[in-house]
Amino acid sequence: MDQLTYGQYSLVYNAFSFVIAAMGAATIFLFLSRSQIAPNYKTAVTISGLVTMIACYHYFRIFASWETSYSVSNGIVTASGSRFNDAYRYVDWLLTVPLLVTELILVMNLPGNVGAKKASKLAALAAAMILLGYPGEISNVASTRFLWWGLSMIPFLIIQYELFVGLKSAIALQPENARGLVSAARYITVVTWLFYPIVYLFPLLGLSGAATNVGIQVGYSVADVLAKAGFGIVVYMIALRKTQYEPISARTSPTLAVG
Ligand code: RET
Repeated sequence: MDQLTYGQYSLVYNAFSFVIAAMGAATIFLFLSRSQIAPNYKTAVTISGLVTMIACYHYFRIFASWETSYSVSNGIVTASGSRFNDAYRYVDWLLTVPLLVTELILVMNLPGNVGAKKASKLAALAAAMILLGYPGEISNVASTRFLWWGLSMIPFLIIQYELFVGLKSAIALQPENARGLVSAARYITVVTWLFYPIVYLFPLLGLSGAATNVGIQVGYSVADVLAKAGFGIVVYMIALRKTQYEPISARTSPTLAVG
């Protein structure tokens, strides 16, 4: 493992700590806010809270793994010999990325079974994208990393296309007071997701040694807060607007909402 300066070690340490706080706070907020939301959109908000909760747990483990990978004495950081575990991040994504796309589709409340179909297709593609990325993430060979990056980019681009082009027409079906936010949620997804394949390529972009790992860890941490907690709050805001738009009867009982 490469030699880190104390500053680099603490930057990553503090970034992980920040993510734990942000994910924990978002989880509590999202679960407490469910009661304000109409039954039709409650599941989307519940899933948002589950996503930040799963991430909060994984960041605890990531943080602990970081601490045990190094020992610090007198401001000098040395590798302890135990390897930093990248798998936590990938297991986290494997669980949460399919949930994130489902959350977006659910809050859009598409007609008939269109939503369920789209959500399962996008969730399967998201899982394939993450699984294809992992072999390259743990490899130190540039060509291997690049190969898996290319493979993972295939489902990534299909998802981006579906979100951007495929869901465009669904905006018109949204109540007027929520259209802007639903459109923003699509943009947030497309933009925050772009971070990941770029951060992944850091080792191939001329960053060297310790700086690469620091860049990757901080980069993924920032992207995760935006893509999970930030996005979750936007989903909650959409659900709240739609709740306000619905007739009073639909706000309290799912059976009355049918009629
Ligand atoms: C990988 C491997 C390299 C190529 C691509 C990737 C995409 C990852 C993405 C992850 C999204 C994660 C989210 C986490 C949540 O909060 C796996 C880095 C395309 C898009 C949204």
